[in-house]
Amino acid sequence: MAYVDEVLEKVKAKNADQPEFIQAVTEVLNSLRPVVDANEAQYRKLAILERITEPDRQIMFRVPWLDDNGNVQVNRGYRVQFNNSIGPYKGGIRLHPSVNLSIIKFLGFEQVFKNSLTTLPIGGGKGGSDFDPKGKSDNEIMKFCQSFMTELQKYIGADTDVPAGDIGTGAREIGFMFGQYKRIRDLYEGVLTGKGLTYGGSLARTEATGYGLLYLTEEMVKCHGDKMEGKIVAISGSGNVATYAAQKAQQLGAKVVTVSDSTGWIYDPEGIDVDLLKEVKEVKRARLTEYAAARKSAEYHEKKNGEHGVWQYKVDIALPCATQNELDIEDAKMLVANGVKYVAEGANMPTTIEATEYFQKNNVPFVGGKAANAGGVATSALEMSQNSERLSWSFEEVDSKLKGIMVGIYHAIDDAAKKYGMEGNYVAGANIAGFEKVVNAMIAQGVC
Ligand code: NDP
Ligand code: 2IT
Repeated sequence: MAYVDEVLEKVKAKNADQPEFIQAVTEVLNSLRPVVDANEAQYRKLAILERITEPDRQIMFRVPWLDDNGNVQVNRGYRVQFNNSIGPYKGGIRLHPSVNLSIIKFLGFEQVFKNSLTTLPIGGGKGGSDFDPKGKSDNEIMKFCQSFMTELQKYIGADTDVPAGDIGTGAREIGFMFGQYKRIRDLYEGVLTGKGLTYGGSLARTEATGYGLLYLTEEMVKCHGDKMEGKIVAISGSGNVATYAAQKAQQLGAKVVTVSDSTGWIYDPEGIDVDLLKEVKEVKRARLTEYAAARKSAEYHEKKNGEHGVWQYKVDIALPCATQNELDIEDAKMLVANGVKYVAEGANMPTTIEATEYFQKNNVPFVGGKAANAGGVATSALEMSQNSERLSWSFEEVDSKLKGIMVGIYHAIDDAAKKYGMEGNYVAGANIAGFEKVVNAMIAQGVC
């Protein structure tokens, strides 16, 4: 049996209760076949695939905290330190009721290859909790974050493991976590990224994932002899990634006609008003119904199962920016039938494997999250650099480095796909380019 198939079987058997992790490993290993086949004897001998699919460690812990009524609440905390061959573990913290070990492991696994693609010295990890920030007071958020960090601080540090934001974790949560780390460890260091600008944060980190997604998309569009100007864009989500993706898309002359959240979506044929979206989501932390109430051209639709939501409209570019498996085969068919020209993932694994294959079969250029959303973690690594030299760079300096990194990633994945005879398969290109650097470091460092 081929080495890839052998390891896939083992991963499925060992992690049978972890569907998202199995999905991520299946996608990556399948697309690595040409590289693994070319090096099969060596990789098999060194158990490269067994080692790269098994996290260095997985930490799970109790997070008790007192709510505003004086009741004790208990959540479960996670940190999966996946692979530190090319740098300290690096990856976000997701706070969402759906969080479980499978989701944190899939995210940590993806992060290993994504971080490698940035060209910066960062390994892969991910953390989170099943805590639901929705409807909690600032006081409750602080109590949770302090309790979470009281345990997490034992395992992290500026040269060990550097967490950051993800779904449900923004500047407010990072601030509370940083305060607790500093208090317990008595260290003022860059242990978290996405920090506020007054205490070590980097300019352009807030915008970085969304802007980076558009820098990469713009390069892809250009390399297909096309331009962003006048393109109609569907975006899902209305959080950090979606908001700044919409902003940059509009700066590049495109028109974004949709955003969504977990309860519904907006169709705004005149183009999303990003300032209004920010007011509703970042300031008021309200539902999208408030966006629709404040804007005549906007339609609000309640989410119902089986509907295509933001993917039902005639658009040129689709940018899923909410969560995993939010774009399935039926959505892909609808988008292709409506003439979609490019798809790039702002979220992590938002497109199912079937839907991804459908885009590829229909010759729709498709870039997966580990390449397309790498601008966030790349800018986190730039924040780490600034913290190490105790300096802050200007917005323009960080933004131009980010743009250079994203354009570089597009060409790296395009070249890797071509090198292995799969021109235009950016999913394989990203997995191969990310994998090669990590594996070379693993081999150089011996059995560990
Ligand atoms: P936010 O918490 O800021 O926003 C998440 C958005 O997605 C919200 O609109 C949210 O709606 C929606 N959403 C979340 N879960 C679900 C769900 N189960 N069903 C439907 N909608 C959902 O997170 P981010 O914008 O930071 O993250 C979005 C995606 O991008 C994630 O996949 C994340 O891993 C990825 N990512 C984030 C990076 C970053 O720097 N922040 C970097 C790279 C990737 P609601 O408010 O109703 O929950
Ligand atoms: O998925 C991701 O890349 C992130 N959530 C950002 C991680 C980071 O360390 O900035």
